[in-house]
Amino acid sequence: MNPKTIITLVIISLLLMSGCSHPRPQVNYLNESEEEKKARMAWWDDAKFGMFIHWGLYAVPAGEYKGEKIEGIGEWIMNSLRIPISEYEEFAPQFNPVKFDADEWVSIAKQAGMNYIIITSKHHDGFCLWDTEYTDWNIMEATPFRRDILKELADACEKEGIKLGFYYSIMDWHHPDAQAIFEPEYNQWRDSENVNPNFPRYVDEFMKPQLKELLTGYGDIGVLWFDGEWIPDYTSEMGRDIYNYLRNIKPDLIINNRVDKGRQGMEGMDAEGDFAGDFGTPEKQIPATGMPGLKWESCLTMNDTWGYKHFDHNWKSSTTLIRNLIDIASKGGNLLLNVGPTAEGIIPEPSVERLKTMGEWLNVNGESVYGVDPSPVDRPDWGRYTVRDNRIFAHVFDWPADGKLSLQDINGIDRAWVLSDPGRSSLTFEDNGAGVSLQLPANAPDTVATVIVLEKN
Ligand code: H79
Repeated sequence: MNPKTIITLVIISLLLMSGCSHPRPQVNYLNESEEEKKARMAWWDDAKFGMFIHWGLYAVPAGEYKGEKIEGIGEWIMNSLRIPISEYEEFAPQFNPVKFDADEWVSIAKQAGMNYIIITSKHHDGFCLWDTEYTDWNIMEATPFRRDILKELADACEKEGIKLGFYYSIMDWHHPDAQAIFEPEYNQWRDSENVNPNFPRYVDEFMKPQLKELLTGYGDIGVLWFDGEWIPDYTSEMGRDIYNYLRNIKPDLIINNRVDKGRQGMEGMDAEGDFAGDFGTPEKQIPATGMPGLKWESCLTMNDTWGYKHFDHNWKSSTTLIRNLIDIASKGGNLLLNVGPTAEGIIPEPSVERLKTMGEWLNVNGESVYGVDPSPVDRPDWGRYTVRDNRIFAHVFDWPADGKLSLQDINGIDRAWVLSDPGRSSLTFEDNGAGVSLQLPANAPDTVATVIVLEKN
């Protein structure tokens, strides 16, 4: 070949190679059809029950700093006690959770009957639980632990068939481009109207690449769960852009509504309008009724805090928690139930006990919770209903003294039995057109919730 031909060939191959690296055209996922969304969210809809994990440096003070105990939630201690960034940073060298065992956490979730886990990759304090390239304020570089917590959890989840998702705070009390500019040494949330002029740079050069790391280095991520979207720096336009950016990286990703600005306070559902986000996020509360056509997930704490507080002993009973799950399923939502591990890496024992009890109940009665549709009729005063195929499940919380259960507006039932009864002994009932009157055994087989199966042919 003469030199001219070689040069021409080199130029042609260079052109071809550069063609290969052209980015794919971006798809606008904000225009997705209802059917597409339904298919994408099918696993999440059926899953019903997930574990929320709030874990970070705030587990070190555990709600108490310099002799002062905070009243509010543990992960907000930096803000509540006005701890300057430089002082807060001193928690990092003290964070060495040598008892952390990802397999054990996943097994606790699995035995509780949970189908997915959402963990704080970065909470409001900006501290990152993974090996991120974009800040040293992370587990590998700022702590003696030097283990990628998210990677270990991702591997454990994959082994057990549990879906993993990441919580990510948009508000960041540590990143200089996201700080409240009028008081940089504190950098915290005080209903500010003031915006940081560098915030758009934080979104483009920090948030987006970090989110890409989370979506590409940790296996099959099911959900991104945003929070801290209420700061005035963050706009709806940014939110819609982020939503599309993420779905273009991972088309089947599910993203909560806090990616945009539509959320109405702690009630968690969007205001009227065209907002990005796949599901509403009621926080520390359960909607009063179902909301046909809307997807939502209540996130609840077992005591009063999300991040570990050593003196919060205000635990809900396992009965309350099981009934909360049933209530949520009967209204068409999911339950994301929180644990706040200690700075040693231990899920507190009261949480483990309650999860175990929930798992035992679900082991027997799971068919009446997973994959169900919401109640077809108004909530009865004795409990809740869920539906699956040709079965209605009546969850009885308050067992009638005379053994007679009145099921208003339920008709056309052909068989009834107690779900936990392996022999499926038939219960007798009368159908009077306006409802069913069911004769129950004298005593409740399960005082937490006994499930009666009402089957149609
Ligand atoms: O991560 C946990 C908490 O740290 C976090 N969300 C859960 C999942 C949380 N962030 N804030 N709060 C809890 C309470 C703060 C609420 C307020 Fe607001 C922020 C009051 C005013 C601004 C939210 C947005 C309610 C009204 C506007």
